[in-house]
Amino acid sequence: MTTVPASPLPRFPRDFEWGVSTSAAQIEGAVEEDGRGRSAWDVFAAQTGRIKDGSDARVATDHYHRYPEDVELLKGLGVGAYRFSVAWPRVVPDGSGAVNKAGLDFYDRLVDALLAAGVKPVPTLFHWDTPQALEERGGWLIRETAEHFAAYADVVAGRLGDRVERWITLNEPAELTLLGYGLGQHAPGRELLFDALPAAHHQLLGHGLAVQALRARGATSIGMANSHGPTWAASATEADTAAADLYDLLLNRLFAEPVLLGRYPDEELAGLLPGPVADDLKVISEPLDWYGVNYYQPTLVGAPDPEGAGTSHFGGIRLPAELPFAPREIEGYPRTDFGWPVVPEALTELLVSFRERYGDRLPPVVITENGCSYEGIEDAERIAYLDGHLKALHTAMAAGVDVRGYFVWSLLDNFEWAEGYARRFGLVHVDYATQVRTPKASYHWLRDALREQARG
Ligand code: GBH
Repeated sequence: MTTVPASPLPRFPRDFEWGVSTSAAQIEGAVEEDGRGRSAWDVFAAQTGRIKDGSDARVATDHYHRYPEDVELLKGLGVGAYRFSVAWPRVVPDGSGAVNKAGLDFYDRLVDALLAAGVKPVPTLFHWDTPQALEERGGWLIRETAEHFAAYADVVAGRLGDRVERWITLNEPAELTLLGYGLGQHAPGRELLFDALPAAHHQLLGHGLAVQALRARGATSIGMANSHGPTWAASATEADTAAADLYDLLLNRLFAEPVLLGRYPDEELAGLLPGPVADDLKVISEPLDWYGVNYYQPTLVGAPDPEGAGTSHFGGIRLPAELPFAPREIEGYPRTDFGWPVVPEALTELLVSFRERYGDRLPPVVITENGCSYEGIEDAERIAYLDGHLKALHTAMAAGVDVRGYFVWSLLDNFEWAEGYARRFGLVHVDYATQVRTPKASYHWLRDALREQARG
C-alpha cells in the first residue's frame, strides 16, 4: 500500500524545472558496440572483487537499445527535462584523437527523441567513465586529460549544440577523486590517499576549459554537478570540530570555491597542487549560469578514534584508519536500504549555508540529483523521501535561496557502481533478467504531483 504524504507539496514557481537524472555507464550497456572505446569502469568492473555482487555494466539497463521506451517513460512522467551523460569513450574511443561518428549518432537520436517528446535534454559531459587509453597514461592525475576533455566537449557541442541549451560539464569530481584515486573503491582503483589531489585539480581545470569550449560554441546555459552535504561535528570538542572542518574542506569547499570564488579554500593545500595553479584558477572560475548540487545526506564527522581503527564509513565504504577524520553513524533518522540517513531538513541547511557562504557569487542553484535506494515497486519510503526533500527545498527557496530546478536520481534502477545492481534508486523498476521496466508507486506519485503543479 502506498502511504500518501499528509500534506500536498507547496507550489513551486511556474518556470521551475522538473527533471530526472541518469548516467551513461550506469544504464547504457552496449559497451562494445558501434566503435565505443573502453572506459576505466569497464576495466575496473572486470577485476575480481571490485563490484560487490560480482556484476559489471556491459548490459546494465540496455538503454542504448531501449532508449525509445525510456523516453516514453519520461514523457509519461511529465518531467520537462532529462539529465543524462554522454560517454566520452563512445564519442572519442581513445579519449583523444579520432572521433567516432556512430557514437555521436546515438546521442543525436536520443536528443531528437527527447525533443519530440517535449523533454529538454540536459547532457553531462563526464560522469566518471574516463577513456581507458587516457587512464593508462595517468588519467585525471595528469594535466593532459583536462585538455583532451575540453577537445571532446567541443566535439559534442559541435554535434548537439543546435538542439541542446543546457550543459553540465562534470559530475561530482569529489567522489571520483576520493573513491577512484584516493581509496580505490571506484575506477580506476588507485589508493593514493592525499596524493589523489591532482585529480581534483585537473578535473576542475577540465571543467573550466570545457566551459570555454562550450561558450565558443555559443552555449548560454552551463552548470556543473557537485555533490554537497552539510558536515556536522560529532561533538563540540576541538578535535571533533577540527576533523569536521577538514572533511567539509575536502568534500565541499575544495570543489565549490575554486569554481565560485576563483581560489582554493586553503593555502597549504593549494601549494600541494600541480601546475600554474593561479592561472588555472582563472579558467576554473569561468562564470557559470547555474550551479548544480547533488544532495543525498549530511555527514557526521569526528576525530578518528584510536581504538576503532577503520570502522568509519563513507557511503558504505570502509575508510582507512589513517585518515584525519572519521564519519560516524547519524542516529535518530530513518535510513534508506543503503544505510544512508534520511534528513530532508539538511537540504534546507545546506542551501541556506551556501547562500550565506557565497552570497552573490553563487549563481542560481539546480538540484541535479536527489534520491534514495529502496527495494520494491510499492515504494512508499521513496515517496516520503521525495516529498520531504521537496518541502525542504521549498523552505530554502522561501528563505531566499534562488533554486531553479530539481532532478530526481534516478529514472531507472541501474548499475550502482561498486554496489552493482543491489541498490535500486529508480522511479522505474528494472527486472534485469528481462529488462522489463515497471513504474513504481513513486513514479505515479511524482507524475500526479507534477500535474498538480502545472494546474496552478
Ligand atoms: C551519486 O553519487 C552519483 O552521481 C550517482 O552516479 C550515483 O548513482 C548516486 O549518487 C547514488 O549513489 O553518509 O557519510 O556515508 C553519490 C555520492 C557519496 C552520496 C557518499 C552519499 C555517503 C556519505 N555519495 N555519500 S556518508
